[in-house]
Amino acid sequence: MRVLVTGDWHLGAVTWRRKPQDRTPEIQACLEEILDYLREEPVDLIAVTGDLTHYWVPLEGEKQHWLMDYLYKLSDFAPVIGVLGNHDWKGLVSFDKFARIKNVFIVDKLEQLNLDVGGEKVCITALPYFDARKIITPTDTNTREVMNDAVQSVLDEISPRNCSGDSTYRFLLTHGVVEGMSYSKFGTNEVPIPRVLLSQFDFTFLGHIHDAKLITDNHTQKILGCYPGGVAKLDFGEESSQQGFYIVDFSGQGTKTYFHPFISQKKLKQVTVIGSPSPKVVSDLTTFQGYVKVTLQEGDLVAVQRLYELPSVVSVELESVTADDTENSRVKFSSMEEAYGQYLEKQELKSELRDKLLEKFSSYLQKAREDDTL
Ligand SMILES: [Mn+2]
Repeated sequence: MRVLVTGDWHLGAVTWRRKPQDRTPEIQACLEEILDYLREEPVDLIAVTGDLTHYWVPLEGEKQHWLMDYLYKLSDFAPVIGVLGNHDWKGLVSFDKFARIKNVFIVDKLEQLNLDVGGEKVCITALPYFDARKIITPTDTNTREVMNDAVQSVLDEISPRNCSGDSTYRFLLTHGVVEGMSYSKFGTNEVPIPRVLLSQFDFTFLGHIHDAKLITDNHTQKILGCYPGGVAKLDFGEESSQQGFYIVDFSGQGTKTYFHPFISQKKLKQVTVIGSPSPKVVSDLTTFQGYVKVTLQEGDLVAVQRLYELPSVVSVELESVTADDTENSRVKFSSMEEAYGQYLEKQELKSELRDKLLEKFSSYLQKAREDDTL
């Protein structure tokens, strides 16, 4: 029994607001590497660990078509089982009832699937992402105790005990954090899955953490599960993390895992520039095949603009206050208007224009403050 594990595709992701980059072609190129692998090497099952899409809305027509087509291509090689992650468009599940005929399963609520895979019975407990707030009913008082009870009732359901007795393998497939991992990015309503729960299964296929890793039992060092880590590096926090797919092989003695990093993935790089970039830096940033974040020290907005014009630069942060600056050199503002006013003072503008800009800024700010939909 060999299982291919992939997840956190985030199809449709457009990253960096100031200079938006549609990451879909890069993600698709990486996912094609999985098909290349499958054409050469047999697997018995494909586990998709959630966050197939990036936004909570349907993908644009062509991309949606690509996704469905891709899932079917995978299923030509082995049954495909996916759970929804926190990013997924919930409507993806409407595809499920058509897809099951072709051995593509998309699970949106806790479900146990018993499949016959190459003559062996495989029991898969599929748990999509769950948020503690969403499992208590609105009439419940939201106390810690009520919350804990609700969480426990879900955790109690996650067990291989209901798998048919003749199952050769009992797997857990889920999207979430494992106990002992902190992933502050997603807040505190996440329910960590206890390691003791993982140890009841033969293996757990995990999604949500964008860094490939194996989860081991703290005492026995047995491998309990794996995170394949996603596909594309979506922000600079992921610069040194790893993304790829895992092959988990149960056929020999003990479980063996093999990690395959994506080679079509674009690299991220962070550089610091002081004043204005030297010709060498400009040339490096022009030829770099990936995405660059620049921290600019002692620069101005013109320098920021010039940096954005370089092909690889997607984010520029102006660092005007360095750590060793004295208290006196730090500019302080009592309001946003005052800050903008001080900025305008430094520009070579006619005073009427300056006043008009300041007036406009104030009215926008006022509008933003009144907008309680934010
Ligand atoms: Mn994700």
